[in-house]
Amino acid sequence: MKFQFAFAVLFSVGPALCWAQSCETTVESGDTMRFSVRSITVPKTCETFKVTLKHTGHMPKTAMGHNWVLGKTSDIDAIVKDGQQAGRDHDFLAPDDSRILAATPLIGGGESGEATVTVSKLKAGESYTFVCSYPGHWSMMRGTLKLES
Ligand SMILES: [Cu+2]
Repeated sequence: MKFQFAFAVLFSVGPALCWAQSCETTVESGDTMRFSVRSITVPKTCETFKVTLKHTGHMPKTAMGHNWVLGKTSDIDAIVKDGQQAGRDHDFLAPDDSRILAATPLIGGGESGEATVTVSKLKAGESYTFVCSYPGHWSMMRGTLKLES
């Protein structure tokens, strides 16, 4: 009886621990200007944190392109503004913009892309924001990210 109880505890706690330690997440987007996730907390035990952006829609990236771009909340508007100037040839992100902490490629319907966040670059207590930098999308496609405190 005691043995069975121990097993039950192990199986109920095990998956919860795995989830807490997960160093990756998936964000979905479709043919509307919307991310499926509005906030992300990165475990401080991770060295890197992988974000997979999935475009579950059908529209091409020239009409409804999406990316996932991370910066400090205080930098994100400037990142987006410079990205518009860089234009479509650069996926709406200025090349070599050191304020960009991670970014996926711009993708269209049926595609997916990955971004890797270097966790040592994140500070506890700092506010980070992720957006889609495609023209007109960033006001709606926006969420927050923080390092686990
Ligand atoms: Cu978008």
